[in-house]
This record gives sequence, C-alpha cells and structure tokens, in this order.
Amino acid sequence: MSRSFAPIAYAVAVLFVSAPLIGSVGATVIARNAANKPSATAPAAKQGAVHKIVLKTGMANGKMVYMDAKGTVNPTLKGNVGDTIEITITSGEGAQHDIVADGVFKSPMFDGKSAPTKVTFKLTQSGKFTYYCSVPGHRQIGMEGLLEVTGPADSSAKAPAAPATAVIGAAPAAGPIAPASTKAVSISQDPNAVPSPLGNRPPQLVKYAIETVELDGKLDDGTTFTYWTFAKKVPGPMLRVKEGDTIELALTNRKDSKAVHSIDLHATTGGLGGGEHTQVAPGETKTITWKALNPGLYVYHCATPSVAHHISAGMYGLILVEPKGGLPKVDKEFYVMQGDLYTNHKFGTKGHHEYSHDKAGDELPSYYTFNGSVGALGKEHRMEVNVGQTVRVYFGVGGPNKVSSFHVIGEIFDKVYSEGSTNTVKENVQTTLVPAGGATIVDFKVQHPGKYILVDHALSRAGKGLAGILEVKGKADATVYKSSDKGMTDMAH
Ligand SMILES: [Cu+2]
Repeated sequence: MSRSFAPIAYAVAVLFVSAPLIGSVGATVIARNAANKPSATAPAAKQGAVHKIVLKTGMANGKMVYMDAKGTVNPTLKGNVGDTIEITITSGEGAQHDIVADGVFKSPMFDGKSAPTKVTFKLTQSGKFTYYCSVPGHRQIGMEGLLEVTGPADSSAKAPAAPATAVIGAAPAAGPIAPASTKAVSISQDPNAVPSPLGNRPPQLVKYAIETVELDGKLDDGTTFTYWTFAKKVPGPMLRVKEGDTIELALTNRKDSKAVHSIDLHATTGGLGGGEHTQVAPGETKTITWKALNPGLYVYHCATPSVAHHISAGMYGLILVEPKGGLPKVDKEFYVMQGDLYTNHKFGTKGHHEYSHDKAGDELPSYYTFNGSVGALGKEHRMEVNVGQTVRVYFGVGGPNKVSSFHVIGEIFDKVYSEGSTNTVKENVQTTLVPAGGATIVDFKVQHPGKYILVDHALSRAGKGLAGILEVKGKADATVYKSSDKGMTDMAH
C-alpha cells in the first residue's frame, strides 16, 4: 500500500487582545477566565506591601490545578501597583510544572523532587493578567488563574507599541523539526505476546506489577516520538484473568517520568476503574485490588489529565476476562490495538515529533497506528499462520478519539464477539465497528496462502500508517481461490 501525504488543515485558535503593559516589557497578556474566585490575598491597604503566597500543584475534579494553603483552586492573586508578590510553590502531585504570567513573572521548572521554588516580583501596572503553567497542555487542562493588580499605572511603564496577538498553544509544525532522537527504541508491542489460555481453573488471586515509562520511541523510519507507555510497549502488556478472579495490581511510575500516570481498567467495577486511586507520581507505587465480575475483552488506559494526551502517546492496553468455561480453542491468538496519534508535524516528516494539543483538540491525527508505530505488524513483528489454522485476534481501540471499522482484506470473520462481549457471537462478518475505548474478538480459519492486510476500512488512514500484514503459509486450494495473475500484495509496505 503506498502512502499518501494528505494535507492537513491546521485550525489554530487565535485570540486577539489589546495588551496592557507591565514594567518595561512589551507583554502579551490574556485576561480570560474572569470567574469570581476567592482571593488568596486581600488588596493591600498601602502601597509597597509584600504578599506571601504558598501554592502547590495538584488534581481537583479531573483537572490539574494550582491550590493555595486553604485548598482554593487557581486562586486569584491580588495586589496594588507598587506591591511585591512572593510565591513559594511546590509540585503537590510530583509532575513537572512552572508558573508564568507573560511579561510579569516566570518561575523555573520544578517537580516533586525540587525544593520549594520561590518567585518574587513587583507589581508595576494595574490590570488583570493570567498566570498559568507553560508545560505543553497543562494550561488547557486547568492550570491557569488570575492576577489582579489595582491602582494607578506606574509612570515608568512604557505604552504598548501595538496590539498584540496571542496564540493559545503553539501552532503545529512551526519552525524546523528537531532531529530524530538517537535514544529512540522500539515501542511496538509484539502481536504474538498473548498470555496462554487459563484452562478450567477456579477463581484465584492474580498479581500484576506494571511500570509506567516515558521514552523516545521509533514511530516510523527516521521519525521518533515522545511516547508514554505501560511497560515500554504500545499497547501495554495484555492481561488475562478469569471471571471471578481477584486482581491485585501495583502501578509504579518510573523515577525519571515527568508526568503523573494512572490506570483505569474497563473490566473493573468501582473507583473510576482504578483511575481514582492509582494517580502515581514519579518514583511512587499504588496498588488496587478488585474482582473481575464480568467476563469479556476490555480496554485499560491511563486516566491522568489530559487523558487524551496520555492515551494518544501510548498508554492503553487490553485485559481479557475469560468466561468461566473459557473461550473456544483456536490454533493462534494475536494482540492488536489501534491508536490515533497527534503530533506537531505532518505524517511522514522525518525527525522528532512531540504531542500536539491543538491537533488533538481538533481531532486531526497525523498518524494512525496498529501496535504503536508504522509498520509494527508485518515489518517489525511477523504475524504468521498456516493454511487450515484457526486464528483469533484480540483487537482494541485505544484511541483516544477515532473508532475503527476493523477489516482484514481477503478474509471473512467466521465469528465476531462484538464489543468484546463473550456472551454473544455473530457469524460471517466483513467489517466490525470498534468504538474508541472498546474492543472486539474476531475468529477466522485461513483457507488460502498469501498476505492478508489488517486495516481500518476508513482507508485514508492506511495512508497515515494504519496497515498490518498477516502471512498465511501453505498449499493453495484452487477450489477456494485461483487466478491467472501473479498478484500485488507484495506492494504492501
Ligand atoms: Cu499517563
């Protein structure tokens, strides 16, 4: 299948503002989010007061935020012209952040291992200014608040030269791309990495320990990406338990991570699937214990804001809860997951890509992958079976956003366990719809040798990396299929 380089229309949210001025800097200031929030500091009675503010970062209502000593979320900071503000800030949940108000102040980056970070600045101009975290995406998921400065303008302040334009989030593909990472490793999960069937055993305690790892990975030939993973692979390890089992899952976030991570298993009842109690800072471990009440094939994923970022960057996997009697035996089982990836450069651009919140917000992926990278199935990892064998694919969509019209070119699914439900079987299906955050099990017998191509039948996506090869070896049966032509499947990849 040859690649097409479809142009992508980048939608960039541009907010025009007139720029008030602070000090001598021609500042671009965005005063949005004018919600009434309690003030962290009362307006000072006289000029020249010093306001000492203690802040920490953390999570509240599914967002990432700043909190003051009283627990006020994104408190409005207040003072008069001539006053001094002294902020002491720590990372409450352990991730890397800073605090910035354009043209007013900027702290260095800090994380859970940093000593409390102090930033001191004088208020020289009245107005409303937004403070925020400049780590990509953090502002969009809640890390912003207001700084209100009252009083007359400092006469030493210069007037703005011209109205300024502020772009919310960096525009994609602006400027040259960074070279491909020399540290990049393969992150593609092997589709053959399926745990063995569990047999007809009684329910038991099953223990899993999973580590979350951020690393540079190979996305395509000459192209690398900053992946966030469960156990260094995309998708994460396939888990296999039995209906009625109790699962003890310990999630560790590797020490060198910059973000907090977590796990939400769709097979879990309660605790937001585990997402509520597994928010782990770098170097920490948290454990949940839960019972697999419902059989079926389920997606798990990271549930730390921005969840779309964590999923798109690779944090998803499948857990099979075998029904009590097990699934019918087949000769070969595979593990495949689809993802949509939003990067700051176009598909096919060589170099190092980073996640793009703008493209994710617009749901315009630059890449689609099976098992994490372009060419993972067929080029990096082989999917091989023999004529006459029965094949099962555990297929899931990590997403975060796009559904899959899952299809295997040249094959018909003899059985489909739609939406991962092991209780119902459909027979003789050509294409099966798999929702974002959903899964399916397909079974088929291979009766003819050759290459079969796994696709999402939304076929423009094949031009953005979404194709896999299943190779069937053995003798042809001319009553099943024959031709006078030598064929074209060698063109694939
Ligand atoms: Cu995560």
